[in-house]
Amino acid sequence: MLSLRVGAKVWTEDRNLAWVAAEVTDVVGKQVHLLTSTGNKVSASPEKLLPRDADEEEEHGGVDDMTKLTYLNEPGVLYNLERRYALNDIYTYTGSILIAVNPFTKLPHLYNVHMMEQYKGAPFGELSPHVFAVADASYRAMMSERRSQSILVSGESGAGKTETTKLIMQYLTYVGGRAAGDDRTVEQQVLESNPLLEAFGNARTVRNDNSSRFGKFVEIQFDSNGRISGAAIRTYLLERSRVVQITDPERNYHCFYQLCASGRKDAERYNLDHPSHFHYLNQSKTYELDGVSNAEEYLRTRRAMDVVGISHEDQEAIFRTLAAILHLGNVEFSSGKEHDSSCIRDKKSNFHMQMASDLLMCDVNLLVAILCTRTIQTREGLIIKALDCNAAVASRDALAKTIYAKLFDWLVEKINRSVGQDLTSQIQIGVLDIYGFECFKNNSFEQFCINFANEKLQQHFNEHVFKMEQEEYRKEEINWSYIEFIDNQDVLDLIEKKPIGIVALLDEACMFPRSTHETFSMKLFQHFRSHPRLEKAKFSETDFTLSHYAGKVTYQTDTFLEKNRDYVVVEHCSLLSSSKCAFVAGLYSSAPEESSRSSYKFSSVATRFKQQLQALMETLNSTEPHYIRCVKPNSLNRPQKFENQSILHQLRCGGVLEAVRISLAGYPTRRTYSEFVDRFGILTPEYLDGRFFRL
Ligand code: AOV
Ligand code: MG
Repeated sequence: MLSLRVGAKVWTEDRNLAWVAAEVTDVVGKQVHLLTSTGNKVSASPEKLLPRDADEEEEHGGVDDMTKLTYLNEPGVLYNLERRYALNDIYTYTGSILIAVNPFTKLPHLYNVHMMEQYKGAPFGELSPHVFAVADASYRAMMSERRSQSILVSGESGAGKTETTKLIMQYLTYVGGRAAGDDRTVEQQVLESNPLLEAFGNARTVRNDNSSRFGKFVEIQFDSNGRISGAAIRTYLLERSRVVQITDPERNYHCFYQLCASGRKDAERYNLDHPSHFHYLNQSKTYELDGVSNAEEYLRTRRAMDVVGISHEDQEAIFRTLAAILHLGNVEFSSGKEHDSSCIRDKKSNFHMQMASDLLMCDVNLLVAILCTRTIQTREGLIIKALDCNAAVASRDALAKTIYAKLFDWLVEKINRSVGQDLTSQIQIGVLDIYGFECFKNNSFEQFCINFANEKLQQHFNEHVFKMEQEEYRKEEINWSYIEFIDNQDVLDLIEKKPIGIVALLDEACMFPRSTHETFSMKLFQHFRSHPRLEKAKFSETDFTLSHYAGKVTYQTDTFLEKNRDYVVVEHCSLLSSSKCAFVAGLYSSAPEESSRSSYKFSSVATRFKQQLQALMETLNSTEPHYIRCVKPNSLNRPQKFENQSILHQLRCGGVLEAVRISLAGYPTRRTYSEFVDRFGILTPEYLDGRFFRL
């Protein structure tokens, strides 16, 4: 019970700081008078106050495990993180969960070889909290239990997931690597896949200069001696719309700016110059990133390609294809002679058209034809329909997007083939790095998918930390007080349930030619009129708001239908598969089946994504998970700025506070009876003669 004598140390709520430390100066009736640490005199009612650790304990830089706090309450947890953060102690445990607060500054002393050596084999919790400790714990667990592990890194956009993932991979390749020397070892290739995939799959957003626009699950395989024997990278849904459409101050994918800065090597050869000359890049006036040289990054990407084993010929083809996409984006159309038709606008557009077809090594007239017309199969046979200017632009953009997406898939496959899988490996460590929860001013289909993935991951966390724990106690009939946690099953049902969920309704809309985003939204509101997680947005007839685990997000549905339709235009396919460049033709080698009704074949992006996530969850469920929760300390991406309100929000949504309580109240380790005997039986050999234990 909180003792409210004069001089008692408490926390009191504060509008700006969320919580502020205070001392009781007087108690008058039902009001407690306080002096806050910020020097204000305030009064509050006793039930609003929380007890605070004594100041003496505050002197020594906080505790490294939240469960060591004397008073385990929200402000205590928050303040502990803040104190540690001020000393650049960015890591803190909550039982076995690691909380990592993004330092937004380089901390090289934390991540060198010396550090890795220290954490190698050290019992968990003995040294200061560290991402290496989590990686080491999973490696040890894998070796001793012969069971696959996974390390799941979560947190909102810009919180530090990708950086954390890279550190984990660095550590695992360190402990599981072979002797140094050769730079084309499996582990080197695994590491170099990171800068390569970042060049093609990361971009600047308003939240993060190096935001992952795809999800990634890297499975590192080990042999029975604990040496790395192979790896497999699975990627999830790359954001395609970015290739053709960006808004200031965001950027397109890094690789385009790198290519433009490559100077004599490539840029000149492909008639490229400053990004401001290209429509796909100049929709935003942001071309440079703070502290990053596009030219140097270009060389880095090239080096990564060398290590990963991409031939110079293929490298040349990759950058040539990127250049083709940029030129394609500069092709403009004007109205053609006939009604509702289009043609290439002017000489300049003609030049870019010629460049694009030269670089893709395909026939320029055919390329013009597939952009300005569409072939439709009718009962009477094939007819060729002219496209108006808008439709031609859409066709051009669709082509650019599919080429890019195929290029990205090619890279992933190439890395996988080059690194090689060890199909005999029984033990693996999977590291998951997805795009973090996003809530922008405008949110579209991409954010919907990204947030859906985060809901899934959050559920895995919930299930594991909470449901399993409680289930276990119930089974073993251990006395246990139920801890409330925010279950997000209802949001997931709303999104993915069949036959009626958001994804199912969207697919249905995509299959009916006459549907529009208006009819889709109408259906949505009809079906879920009183659903507590879904609302109609205030100032729009078609926007909807979802109450996600991490907060409310309003989605604009305008482009949902179009973005969910993943059709391959048969003409695009047949043109590019006939390219004289083997690389380009190879991207389109798997021709889609001829659809009988039209040259467009619908397959649902959202449904495929949903299935991929399902498969991922199944993989994760067969492993022992380790969690790292990344926290973004401020929205300015600056060091040493700790914004209480937003951090508290992240801790609350991520279930960190409940996890603290669970770890505190629960039993940290558990073994089955036979595991226990296996491990500790040796201490009492006299009992192991089979009389007591029949295993
Ligand atoms: P994210 O992966 O969580 O966002 P990143 O890992 O890209 O976030 O981190 C964003 C930026 O924070 C990095 O570019 C670094 O500048 C900085 N940073 C993060 N962790 C560290 C660290 N341990 N040490 C130093 N700097 C760090 V997103 O991909 O947007 O969800 O989709
Ligand atoms: Mg990332």
